[in-house]
Amino acid sequence: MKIGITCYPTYGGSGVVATELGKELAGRGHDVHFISYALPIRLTMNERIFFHEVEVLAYPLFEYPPYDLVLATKMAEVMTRYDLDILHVHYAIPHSISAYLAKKMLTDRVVPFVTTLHGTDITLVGNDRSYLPITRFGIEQSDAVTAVSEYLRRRTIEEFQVQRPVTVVPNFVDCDVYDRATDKGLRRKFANDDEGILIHISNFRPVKRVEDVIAIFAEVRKKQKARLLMVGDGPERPKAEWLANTHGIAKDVLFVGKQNEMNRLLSVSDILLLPSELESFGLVALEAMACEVPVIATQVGGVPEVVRHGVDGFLYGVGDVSSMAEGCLAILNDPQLSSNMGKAAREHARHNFCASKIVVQYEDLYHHTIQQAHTVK
Ligand code: GMT
Repeated sequence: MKIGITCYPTYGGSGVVATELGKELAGRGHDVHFISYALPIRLTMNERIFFHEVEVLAYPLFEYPPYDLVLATKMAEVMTRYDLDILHVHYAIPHSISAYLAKKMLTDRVVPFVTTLHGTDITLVGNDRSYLPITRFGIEQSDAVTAVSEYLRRRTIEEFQVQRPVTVVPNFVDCDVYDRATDKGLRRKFANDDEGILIHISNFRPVKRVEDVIAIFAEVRKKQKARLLMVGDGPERPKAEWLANTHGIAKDVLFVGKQNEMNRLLSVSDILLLPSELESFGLVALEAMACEVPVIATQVGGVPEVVRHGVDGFLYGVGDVSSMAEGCLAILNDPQLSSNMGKAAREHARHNFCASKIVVQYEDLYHHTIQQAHTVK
């Protein structure tokens, strides 16, 4: 197939999933055309992967340059020039609307589009009343819609009252890349041998509750020698740095910024902290699990569909910092529990969320959607 993919190219789960999906599809013999305003961060090019940049003209009249319209134009151009069979957009707003416009612009061909809902497009953006009608419209006009968890599927149907069926296709991980291969030299860069390593990876947005990450670590640090790796960047980073100072643990909290090889960092870590307010899935938890890292997270959204409480880690209520610290100490102080949880987590990831198991679900959906679109033409 010739497949177009549109996503946000920056740091964030939906862009990562879209990029990894494109790479997997190319590896399976499809031609994949990425259409976005910048090269997605994890994208590596090969002869089956193409990138089409959407350039928005700056003009004094445009206080808000119309990205969605330029994107629609580029989508229509790529659909025609490269004879695309299907377009897959990640994140409803504005991508599904641009795809709808692009489809309508074409008079000589039918190119259906699939929208994948990732979470904040529904839970934050879509619920702002001003975005709700247009998000609902984008969902209804899509030729197929997927959600990354059962939680997100249910919430979309309940809150948007959409008629269009929403299929759950969970996120996935490349289990060959994400596997535990501890680089002892790298581990020693961050911690001494008698210190545990906790890791948090995010875009440091309010929803991630980085203040809880610091508070949990501060509790742990009172009873156990440990280091905390803070990976990523975003608006709440200064607050997290300030809190590490006020808790008097700044020298044990290492802010390493945006990184590419998460598998290497996860492989030197003992626990992943994900105390978010909400996660529709929690891709980073899955990546940690594939690297045998137990997860301490909140029991919210789609997280329980990925992390099994007491098996792959522990899940607690939002803001329950002391229980999360207790959970960390239980794992750090019991090597057998830590090893059992790590191994169970990897097995769970391998059996249920490996790329090979999930990508085929997207392929089937594409085939079915293309066939249907041409039948109703
Ligand atoms: O977490 C974010 O703020 C980024 C956001 C995105 O769209 O890039 O992540 C969402 O999509 C990820 C990939 O499907 C999910 O793993 C995250 O759980 C989801 N984030 C939220 O629901 C807050």
